[in-house]
Amino acid sequence: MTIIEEIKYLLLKSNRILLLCHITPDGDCLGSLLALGRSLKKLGKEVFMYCEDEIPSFLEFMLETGELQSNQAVATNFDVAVALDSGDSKRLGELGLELYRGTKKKINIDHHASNPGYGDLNWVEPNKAATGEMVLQLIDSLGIQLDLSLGVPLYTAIFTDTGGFRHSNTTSETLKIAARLVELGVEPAVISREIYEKKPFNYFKLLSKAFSRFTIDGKICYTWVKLKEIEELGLDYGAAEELTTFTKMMKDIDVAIVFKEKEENYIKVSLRSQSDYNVAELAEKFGGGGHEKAAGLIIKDSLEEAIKQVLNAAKEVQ
Ligand SMILES: [Mn+2]
Repeated sequence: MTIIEEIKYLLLKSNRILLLCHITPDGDCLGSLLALGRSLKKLGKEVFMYCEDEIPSFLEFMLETGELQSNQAVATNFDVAVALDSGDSKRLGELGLELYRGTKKKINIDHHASNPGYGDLNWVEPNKAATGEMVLQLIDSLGIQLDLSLGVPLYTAIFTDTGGFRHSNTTSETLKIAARLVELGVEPAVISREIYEKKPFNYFKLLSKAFSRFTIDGKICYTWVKLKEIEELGLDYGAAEELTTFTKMMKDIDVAIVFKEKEENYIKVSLRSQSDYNVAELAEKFGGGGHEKAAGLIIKDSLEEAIKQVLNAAKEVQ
């Protein structure tokens, strides 16, 4: 039996099913969560969808009210728990991990090469552009007919994880899947506008601060944002997430690095490679992980210290 079949049979014989997103949710984990959750509901399953962190506003268009579990009143006693797009079990969040560990049967569906296989059934395919591609395969194998309620989140998952079909993970398979979803009625321009073109005024003020700090160090371009700046502009933390996309647009660089102060002495570092440089290797030096071209890590120290440590380590990797 293939791993997809094993997962399929486990889901089919389960009734109460918990689906989990990762912290700082993105389009792939939320899209995968909604598509799989709505599919399982069609099969008459009792589905609980949980995401520990708040959903960033640019992804809200996918959600129906009350669809996600609230942090305050999470149900328990699930037959099976499914972690989606989470390269590490810690990415499920504190309560998320507790719920996952407390469930008898654990499924892990992900496309991060660094995923250690923390479930009972682990389906990890690093060559997939998005976890959403895998979820679509699973939905097909469950024999569920696609409709727009599944098509929109699946398209969003793939669209966002490929950076709008621009990253190196965009394969012919990815585009075939996208075409299938467009034939179903998904409108690329509408989703693109939801994701990339509904930014508040202050988002640009934050970007301009970060752009003014662009620093070139050899083949590395880096910048940073401070928690205070995000707060003063009335933005949520997710606003800083896209900074990496802009930083890697710089000509003649190998690596783009963005340091984001999430809390005091808690710095989220995003890494993007534009060359053979393997940023996952750099991330792993600090207990982080990800893909060769896109990875991340966390430093529990000051912003200044984080910049110093990561830049020093960056020069050792090649
Ligand atoms: Mn993903």
